[in-house]
Amino acid sequence: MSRLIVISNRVSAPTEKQPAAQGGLAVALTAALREAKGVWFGWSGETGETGELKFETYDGVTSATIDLPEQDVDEYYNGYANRTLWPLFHYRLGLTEFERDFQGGYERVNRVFGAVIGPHIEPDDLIWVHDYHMIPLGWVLRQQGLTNRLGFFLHIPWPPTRLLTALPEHRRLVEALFAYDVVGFQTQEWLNTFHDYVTNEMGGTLGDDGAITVGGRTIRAIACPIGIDAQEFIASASSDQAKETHHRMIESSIGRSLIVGVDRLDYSKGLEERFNGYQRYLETRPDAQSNVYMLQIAPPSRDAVQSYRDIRTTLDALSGRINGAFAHIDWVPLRYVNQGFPRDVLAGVYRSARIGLVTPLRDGMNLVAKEYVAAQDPEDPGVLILSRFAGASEQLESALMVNPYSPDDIADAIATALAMSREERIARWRPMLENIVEQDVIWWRKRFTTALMQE
Ligand code: ADQ
Repeated sequence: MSRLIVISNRVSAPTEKQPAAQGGLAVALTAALREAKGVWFGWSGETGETGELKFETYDGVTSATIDLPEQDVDEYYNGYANRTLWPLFHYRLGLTEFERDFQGGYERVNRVFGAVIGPHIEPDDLIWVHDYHMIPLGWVLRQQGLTNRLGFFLHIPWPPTRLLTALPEHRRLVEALFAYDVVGFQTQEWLNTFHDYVTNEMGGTLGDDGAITVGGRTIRAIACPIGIDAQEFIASASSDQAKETHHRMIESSIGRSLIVGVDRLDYSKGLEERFNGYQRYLETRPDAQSNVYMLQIAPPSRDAVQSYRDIRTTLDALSGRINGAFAHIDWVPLRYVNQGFPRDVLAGVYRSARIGLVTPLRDGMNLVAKEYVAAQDPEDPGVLILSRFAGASEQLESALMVNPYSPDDIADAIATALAMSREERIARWRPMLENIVEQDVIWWRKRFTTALMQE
């Protein structure tokens, strides 16, 4: 059996300091790495001289990390990854910064990763590179003469060709993907937009079974939607901590229906538009006001980047305005919380909520939508309101779909969800749960690695 090598910007394998794997991706890849005696490579998250890789083996899984100098963190991570590629790939041209230094730092750091990781790769290793931080890494490894099977998975959307061509070095970036054997996308939609680029900009041709040929080189591109650790999440929804959370939520709600949102504080998640939609609901249905309240959990992220500080300021003001305008002495319409919670607590919160409000403006997949569905009580499930622009909408077809840009659409969906009969809620929820259980994170990992092993 080949070893599996995972490479991503950050490593989330369990360590002595952080013994529990955090999140579905970490759980799925950790299990695979343990089985395949593999290694997970990436940045330590620390700033300092690059130096040697630091290896740590914990519970049968090895992680190997390097530090990065401040300039690299600024140009590669805060720069090209989070100020150029992230906004551009989420259709936000207005927020995208085009700096040659960022691109230089990005390529430099990818070369550094290649140079430190290359010597640790053995001839039979299967190599799986993750996400937009690392697109050129496959090319860097091939330059070193590496002939292993090499796969790449993109966790975020693939942008439309007309947007991508705004990036001065778009062609170079896409060409680098042709160093891989298999390239995976979250949805058919992102795969289609990739096909569009390759055929229109590169004169590529599409063949059977995902084959794409450009200039004599053939790779496979597939849609491979990521899932959650469904069984584990269903179990956490009945854990003691989830039950305790559920009781706390019920007690503090005095008979009102809870609407919940859980997102990293990121402009792509549509939080401002969501708050506006909720406000529209409160304005237009004054009688219904005291029947609901909303809890938005949004831990801050990437606060070295100005656009993230801006969205945070906007949301602070907007949440204050909504509460100022609508609160009574015994009711606040919006609880806005800027911190992370343990998974069992989140599961309890999801289960207490009559509505899961998941309205990103663009999202590669969105795992919160799947977690919300998995945490529901089968006898009395809540309603998922889902943005049609989340990758998850391809699989969770029976959610209440909304256009997240429209406050009226969101307000109407809230009203529809609150009035929905138990029969209809169950009928919508069941097929979503079946999909989530069947296409879970282990299914995703196997589907990708199987494609990667096929010559
Ligand atoms: P993210 O943009 O981070 O991921 P998402 O898929 O929603 O988005 O995953 C967020 C995860 O963080 C979820 O598991 C959620 O439970 C957790 N989380 C969020 N807020 C939390 C809080 N306050 N406390 C604890 N946990 C919290 C990127 C892409 C997505 C894609 C994933 C996986 O942007 O589109 O689905 O990768 O491929």
